[in-house]
Amino acid sequence: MAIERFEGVNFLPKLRLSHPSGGVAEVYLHGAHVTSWVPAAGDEVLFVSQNAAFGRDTAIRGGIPVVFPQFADDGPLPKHGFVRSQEWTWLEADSSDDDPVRVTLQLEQNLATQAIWPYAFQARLSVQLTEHELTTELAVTNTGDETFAFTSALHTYFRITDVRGSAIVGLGGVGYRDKVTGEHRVESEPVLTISGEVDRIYWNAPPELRIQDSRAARDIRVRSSGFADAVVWNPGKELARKLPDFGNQEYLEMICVEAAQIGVPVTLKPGAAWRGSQQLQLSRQNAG
Ligand code: TA6
Repeated sequence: MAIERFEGVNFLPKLRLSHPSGGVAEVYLHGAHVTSWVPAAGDEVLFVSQNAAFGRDTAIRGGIPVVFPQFADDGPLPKHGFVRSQEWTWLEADSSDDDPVRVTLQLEQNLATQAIWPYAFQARLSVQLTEHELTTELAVTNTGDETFAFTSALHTYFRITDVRGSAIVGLGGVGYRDKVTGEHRVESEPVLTISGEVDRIYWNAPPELRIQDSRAARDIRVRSSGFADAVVWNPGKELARKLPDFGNQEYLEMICVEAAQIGVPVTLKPGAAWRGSQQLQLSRQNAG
């Protein structure tokens, strides 16, 4: 079976996508949250905290949280919006192929979302698995009769061997807001290394970034489309201790590189639609 539905942690429903090549991805209906991708020729690509909470009112710490309709706390809504803690519905219609394997999850407004954000919308997250790639695409349609605006991100947590031996390539010369220092700067490093807390929004980032995990001799290529910005986050040692659903040492094993639309919010008139996607690919670093 290319797609199986079963119970994940705390009996939350989860879908497992199995590709004929041997690659496997997992998605919780809670939050339309991708929590795992293991390509046939590689180890786990995504990070999920050992302390992650799997509950109906919380977001899972790790994987690919879907951020909508507000990025972070840049506005009046709950941090990162609300869809990451909503129960999405699996649309089974597109599940018959086994290459690529694809599932689509949908969320529409309900009493809980309208109490926070008074608009009618349809959000669809499709997850597509091929031999070498995992692609997540968020599509949002304004199904109501009032125009709305939103910011969004695919807040992807990557598993890396040791953040001190990792780097992000592709952000040199790109302007950013540093949320740790409050400064606005231009990235001077062609290859960004991480030491300490990093929380940056890069404006109009290039569509392709590369995460180098030198100690595992592997690279992860992140290609985005429809999302203009990119976020890089690692909580560092001090903040890691303050996050209840995150291990004290886990900041060493992860880096978030997020396809995001923050600087220029998306405005949708009634009936209009927007889509943004992120494609991940794993490759081996050349020896020597
Ligand atoms: O995307 C980076 C960020 O906005 C950071 O500021 C940090 O707070 C992170 O997201 C995690 O947010 P969360 O609400 O999931 O704890």
